[in-house]
Amino acid sequence: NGCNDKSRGSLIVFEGLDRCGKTSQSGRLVSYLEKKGVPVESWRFPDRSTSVGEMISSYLVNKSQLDDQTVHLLFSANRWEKRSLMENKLRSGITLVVDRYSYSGVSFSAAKGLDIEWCKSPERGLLAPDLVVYLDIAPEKAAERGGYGSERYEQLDFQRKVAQQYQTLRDSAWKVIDACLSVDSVEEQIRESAMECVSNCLKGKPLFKLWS
Ligand code: 2DT
Repeated sequence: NGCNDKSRGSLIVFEGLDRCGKTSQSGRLVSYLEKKGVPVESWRFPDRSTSVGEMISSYLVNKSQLDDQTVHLLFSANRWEKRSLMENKLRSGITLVVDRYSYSGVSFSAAKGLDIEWCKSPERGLLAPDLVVYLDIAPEKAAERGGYGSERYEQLDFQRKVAQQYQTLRDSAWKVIDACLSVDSVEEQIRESAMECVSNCLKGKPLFKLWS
């Protein structure tokens, strides 16, 4: 079809409760896309490698205390500090598969009782994902999967609140997948949505901003 200079990589985000299978399914998707010859990178938020990320990490392992607003803004800053790099990668044709993004940012903070619009504000203007794979699992089921770790937030009561908040953020980019189906069947559904998404972005689908 000739070349199209608006052709770009896709921003594919994985979201869901702790232990829903995000990390393993996003890894599987990256391998699959590589095999298909799609240029792809695996990303995650929080990105604990930056100095902002280190502050977040020490908060998550309970080594430091920060108030809810402060940590919310740090998570957001951690995405902002990566925004231009993400855009450059996408424009150069690289697809980014990202484990957690602004939906985690808003859901976890709103679950603590912060106002949802306040939570969304600092996220406005970040890149909007082309596809959000939401791995849907009941909090009780997720808890049964080998139990939670020792980080902050890994508790059933809190995960229930997070699940409720996620529901208010659903939009047309979301593909909700039942995370209790077999690993292979979940993987198959993700592949299908991802390939369609990659193809639309190759054809020049515009890059949008989040919640603007
Ligand atoms: P991981 O276990 O996936 O490393 O996440 N979180 C994450 C937030 O509260 N706000 C955010 O913006 C993001 C990206 C979810 C660590 C924990 O951090 C939470 C779980």
